[in-house]
Amino acid sequence: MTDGLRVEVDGPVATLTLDRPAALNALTVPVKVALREALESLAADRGVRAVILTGAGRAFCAGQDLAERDEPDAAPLEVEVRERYNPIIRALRSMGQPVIAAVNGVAAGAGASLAFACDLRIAAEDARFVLAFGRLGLVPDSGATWFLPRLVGSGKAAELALVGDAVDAAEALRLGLVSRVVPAERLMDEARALAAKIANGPPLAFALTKGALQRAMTIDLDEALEGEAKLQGIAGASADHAEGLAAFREKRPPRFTGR
Ligand code: T3D
Repeated sequence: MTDGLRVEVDGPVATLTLDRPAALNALTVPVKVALREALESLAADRGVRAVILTGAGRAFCAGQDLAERDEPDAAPLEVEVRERYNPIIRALRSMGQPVIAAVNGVAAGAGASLAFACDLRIAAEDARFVLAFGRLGLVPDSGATWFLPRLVGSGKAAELALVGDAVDAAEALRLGLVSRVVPAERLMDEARALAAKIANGPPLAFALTKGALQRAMTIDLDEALEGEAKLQGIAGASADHAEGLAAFREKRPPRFTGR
């Protein structure tokens, strides 16, 4: 536990819990620093194959801690976004392990952006997303302007960002903002089951898949086809591919090692 972030590693699954429930897990400088460091450290840990990001209490994350905005020595917003928020988003995207956002309650402002930057999002029935930036006279940040149109299309992204109404879990599922909605009491069990399934998969192939899915949003079909051929060359030369073939022949589950 460091400064409002709990890091728990259980075998191949790491769970990061934003842990300032009285402030709806709003992001302070220490939490942002701790989150970035935890993600970078997990990225380098070959024993960790899937990561869950969630919040303690009734919220996922209420975004920037607005109490910090009253502090005279607070960094200018441009600096804060560039130096504290953006590295977290880059870490989430560049780490090889898939990251699951278990959205347990309200995700507002940069808290919503954090969820958008994860590879998968599952939500509790009472979760909601609020693009709270406009109410503060701010623009969506931490990747929200990039992720939202890709997740829900440009028209709906504009509505969410400009109107700012809360999106409940059922609507988030309909829009494709989350891939599953489950009763609140089952959220963490579902997230752990999903993480365990991913953790049983081939880590190298999954890391390559994660990268390919991200690049696919900005390249044309020809580039994607060529990219897939190259990645298949790498995956096809891995011990995990040999293990997958052996397991198929021997009619048993594969035991992947990430090599
Ligand atoms: O500034 C920069 O560095 C630039 C980067 C900006 C990125 C951003 O994230 S900007 C957006 C910041 N976030 C917000 O504007 C959200 C503010 N919060 C809310 O709109 C509402 O709290 C929620 C919609 C999230 C939840 O509403 P509700 O009614 O369920 O809860 P509540 O009663 O408003 O809040 C409960 C407590 O959490 C309350 O404290 P209290 O009165 O019980 O002592 C409230 O002040 C506190 N809280 C909620 N959000 C924040 C917060 N405290 C600090 N910062 C917050 N963001």
